[in-house]
Amino acid sequence: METAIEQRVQKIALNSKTKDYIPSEFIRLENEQPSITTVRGSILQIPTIDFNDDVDEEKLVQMISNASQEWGLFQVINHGIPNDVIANLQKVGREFFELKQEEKEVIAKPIGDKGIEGYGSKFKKEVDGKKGWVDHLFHNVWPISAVNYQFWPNKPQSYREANEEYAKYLRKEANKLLKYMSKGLGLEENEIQETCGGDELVYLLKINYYPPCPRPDLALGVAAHTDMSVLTILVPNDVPGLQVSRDGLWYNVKYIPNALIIHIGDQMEIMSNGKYKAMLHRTTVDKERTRMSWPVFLEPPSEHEVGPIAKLINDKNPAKYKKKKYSDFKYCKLNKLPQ
Ligand SMILES: O=C(O)CCC(=O)C(=O)O
Repeated sequence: METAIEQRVQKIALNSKTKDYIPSEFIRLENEQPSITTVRGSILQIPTIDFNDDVDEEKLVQMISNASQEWGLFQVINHGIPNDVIANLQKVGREFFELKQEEKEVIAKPIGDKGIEGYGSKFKKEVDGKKGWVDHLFHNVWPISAVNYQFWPNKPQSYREANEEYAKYLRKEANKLLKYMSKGLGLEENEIQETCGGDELVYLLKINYYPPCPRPDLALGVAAHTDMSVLTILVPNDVPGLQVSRDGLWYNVKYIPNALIIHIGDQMEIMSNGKYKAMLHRTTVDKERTRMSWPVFLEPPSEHEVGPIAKLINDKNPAKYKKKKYSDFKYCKLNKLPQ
């Protein structure tokens, strides 16, 4: 398989370790540099929602609906994914990135491949040609018909088992979230899921590997964006780095051990006709430690059309978004074209 010959950020990080220097393509313009644009001494109180069995469902629906409208981001604690399942997912992901470079390149995204799956370093075109201080691995984890094992690491050996186990539990949490969000809009509990692909909803896992960076004041991991997905469910390691934008300022998000971070994605904003909001976020990097994160993007199948749900629009509240195929939405977003 022919793969892109590009320098991985992990290697650049190793070479820059003893220097107080990073290549210019990683140095952000001043209006993006974390040292200039981050609000210090203030951590936003992003909603934390407790999925403990004792919590009444109506209350959960209300809390999730409020968080989705006001924040577009919240953390879930006491969810149903056992801590050891998450720890195993993280362990095998870390072990993959610690392999020798040539062993990782075996599953690199092939040159010219229109898909997104595989190991790589650059994904979105950034307008100013800047690069994120991050390498990544993308592969679908569900449904089985969407899984291409050619992009799953063979090493470590337990990679597949750990990921399949995580995906099994994750689906239950995702179904709950979609149900509560549907009810929070006054819809039937399965209406959101049906609108965005039903059982064919694709679960795309990404592993972000942000190596230590000698100039975390100047670089970003991933630049500001909203997710294209319906919903993103993310677990980070214990190195903080997620930031959200509120009133034009950037704030650090508190790390809560074992919590799931939930992002409302663009497709959810569209289906809800703007009631639920996709939140602008970005990541910073650390001088000494490697940050990692495991977002799973819940995405409609490529050919599936998504638009505002008919029941949510009327004369007083007309459709704010066009109905379009998810593949077309993605193309416009990745190429910075109007939707
Ligand atoms: O690493 C994180 O916490 C966020 C990652 C992210 O936003 C992305 O990969 O799109």
